[in-house]
Amino acid sequence: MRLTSVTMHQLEMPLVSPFTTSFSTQTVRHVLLLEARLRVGVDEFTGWGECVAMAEPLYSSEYLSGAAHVLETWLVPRLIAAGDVSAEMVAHLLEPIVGHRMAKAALEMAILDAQLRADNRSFASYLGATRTHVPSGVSVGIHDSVPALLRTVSGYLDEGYARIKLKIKPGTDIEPVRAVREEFGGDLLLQVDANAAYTLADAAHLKRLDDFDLLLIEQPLGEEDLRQHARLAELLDTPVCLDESIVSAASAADAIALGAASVINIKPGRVGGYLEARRIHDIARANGIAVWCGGMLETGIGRAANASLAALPGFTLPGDISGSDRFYAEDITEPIVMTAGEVAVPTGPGFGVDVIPERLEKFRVGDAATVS
Ligand code: OSB
Ligand code: MG
Repeated sequence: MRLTSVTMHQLEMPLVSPFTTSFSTQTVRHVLLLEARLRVGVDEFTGWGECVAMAEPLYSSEYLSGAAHVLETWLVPRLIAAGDVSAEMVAHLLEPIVGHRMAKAALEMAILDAQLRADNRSFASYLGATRTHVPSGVSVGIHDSVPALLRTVSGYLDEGYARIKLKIKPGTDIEPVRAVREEFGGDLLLQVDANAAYTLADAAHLKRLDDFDLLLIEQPLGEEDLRQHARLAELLDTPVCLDESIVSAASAADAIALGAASVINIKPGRVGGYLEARRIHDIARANGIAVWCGGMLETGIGRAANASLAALPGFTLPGDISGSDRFYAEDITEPIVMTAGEVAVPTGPGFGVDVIPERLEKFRVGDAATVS
């Protein structure tokens, strides 16, 4: 198999409501999609990848225009020049380029989709997924008031979401969590995500969250604070889950060995791709560490692929795999649908969803760029 070209598409997709985290408020998602063409014998197959880098480097050091630049200048040319290529070879071929995991993940993803389509095989079957449906959780942004937050959560629960994740930040943490727990009762699966907004000096404050029987607290401290997370985990009863800190299978192994995480949020884009994501799943499972699949406001492409990954047996907690309509009035593929708290694992070839050309044009910004 040879990679013959990659076309980069930049989109702006409006969100149905603003999404506020401890680091920003988003009203639109800036999306970079990769359309890879793979030659297999005399045939050519197309696959799609999605880059999860955000417009600004606030969640991660990577950001979207940087990812587009490194793909165009360094990553895609290297794979085209490599000759024989498969999805399983991508990480190794790109290893000399340091970092840029979100950019690498998008490229591996597009090649994987094309390769699976050439094999007429679904991603779930390729992974060895063991479920046909995965539980669907929803990530709820920081709200200006507790009543507004309660209305939003109530709406998601009426829709059927299986688990609620509340974004928190210093000053907007204990009271909203208490209010949601009191309003919706002890059976609600509830967790929080701080996106690295605290320091270890906040340990006594974070300890107050122990009253609310949370599934976990996600990434309370900084990306590089593995040792400090381990210390915090000793002080809290609430399980500590890492997101930003887990950038590879090696960092997952270190976090587990240090006791920095008893749960891991696996985001394929953040760790360099779906194949590295599966390795993290395997390491965690062998160590008795629960994992769940995180989200980055993916379009139907990434959302479909995440649903397949989350169907592996070690994904024992509901993921941030909501329906497309949680973020988008119109997706660029057929929508991913949440029904009765679950999302169906796609069964079609590749990631099992197709880009709708009119939607691509509707949300496109700038010109498509092809590297060949
Ligand atoms: O920390 O999980 C996070 C979105 C953007 C950046 C970081 C995060 C998130 C979410 C949204 O929580 C999850 C989703 O896509 O549903
Ligand atoms: Mg997170």
